[in-house]
Amino acid sequence: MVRAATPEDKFSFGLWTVAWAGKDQFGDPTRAELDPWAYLGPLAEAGAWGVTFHDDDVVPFGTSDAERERILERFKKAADEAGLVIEMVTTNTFSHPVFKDGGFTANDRSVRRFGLRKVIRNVDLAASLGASTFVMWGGREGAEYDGSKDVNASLDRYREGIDTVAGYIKEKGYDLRIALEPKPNEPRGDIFLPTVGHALGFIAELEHGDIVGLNPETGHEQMAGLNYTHGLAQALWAEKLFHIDLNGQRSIKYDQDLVFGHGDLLSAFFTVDLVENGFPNGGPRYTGPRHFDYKPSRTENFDGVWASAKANIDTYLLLAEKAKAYREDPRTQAAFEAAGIFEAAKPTLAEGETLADLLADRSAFEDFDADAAGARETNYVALNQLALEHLIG
Ligand code: ASC
Ligand code: MN
Ligand code: MN
Ligand code: MN
Repeated sequence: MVRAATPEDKFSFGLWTVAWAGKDQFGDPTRAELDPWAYLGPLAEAGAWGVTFHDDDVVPFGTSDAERERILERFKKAADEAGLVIEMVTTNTFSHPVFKDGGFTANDRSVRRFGLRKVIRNVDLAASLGASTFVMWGGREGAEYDGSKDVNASLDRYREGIDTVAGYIKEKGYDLRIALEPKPNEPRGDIFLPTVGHALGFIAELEHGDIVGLNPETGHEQMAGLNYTHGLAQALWAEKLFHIDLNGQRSIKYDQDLVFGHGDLLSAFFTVDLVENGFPNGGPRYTGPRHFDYKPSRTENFDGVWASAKANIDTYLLLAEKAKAYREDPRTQAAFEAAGIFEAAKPTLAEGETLADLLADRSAFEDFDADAAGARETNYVALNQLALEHLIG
């Protein structure tokens, strides 16, 4: 039995997740498309505390201003009635053909100006709804052909776009931070800012980088063969983990957006362990929403949609329970000790020790027995088996 989710768990869902009707590159929708507000009650019932959306998920592209107002009012009222917090808002700069070459990095300048207007308009909306994070997934920022982009100029334009939005947020005094979402490919052959690391490097080049961080998605890092938990860890270390998109992915292939834990389960365990329990030696913690960005498989009808939404939450809660037991197990603390986890937190140079001191320390080099150190036991496998025992035991 899994305990019921509470608001303190901060589980949240993109509206586009449960609302995905199953239309893919090869097939028509397999489910009906409901009104946006029709999903809110069942989401809350599944255990959600929050909901997020792209502008176009709620207000169809090209809707008149007056109609837009009406729709948004209705959506906000429905969210309030369901008790759902709108914690994040994001902009769709990928569906309409105008964005086929990107929103902020399209070679066509008029498209970039249009994209910036669409995003700024949505920043105002996010602020008015009380959202604290503004996610930017630049899914169409990229290329199929290396020769089609001057990447230096494209990155200048990307920076110009993000800095303009961030500057606007500051000027307006909005309590809002931007979270960039990396993805290596799909829908473009190659997407700019393909990984957490690329995005961190990009943020360091921004004028308003202080309010720009990351929204890493499990499957997006795993599509690149990367370790999602390590990506979260480095973003945390840089104090740039503003938001997370949890889901499941099975190896390097198309973006599967499976239920959280339905991909690499051991990796999901360590993701939850990091989010819930932090680093073993302490350090920056993630306190934001546990946000799911998955897709109910196309094989499912609505029973399956709601079962899959709840599966994300239940899997997370089960893993959280197991991760807690893992950390509290005295054997784990002993295994951490045996694996040198605590020693890792000790600075390599002692306090006050200079490089000259190190160079003069014969025990560090001349008299150091590298062969003996090379033969040391790390006990890492035993530690991992302990985690596995807690996970499946
Ligand atoms: C987002 C986000 C994604 C994409 C994708 C759209 O805002 O986080 O991963 O859009 O879900 O289908
Ligand atoms: Mn995805
Ligand atoms: Mn996502
Ligand atoms: Mn996605």
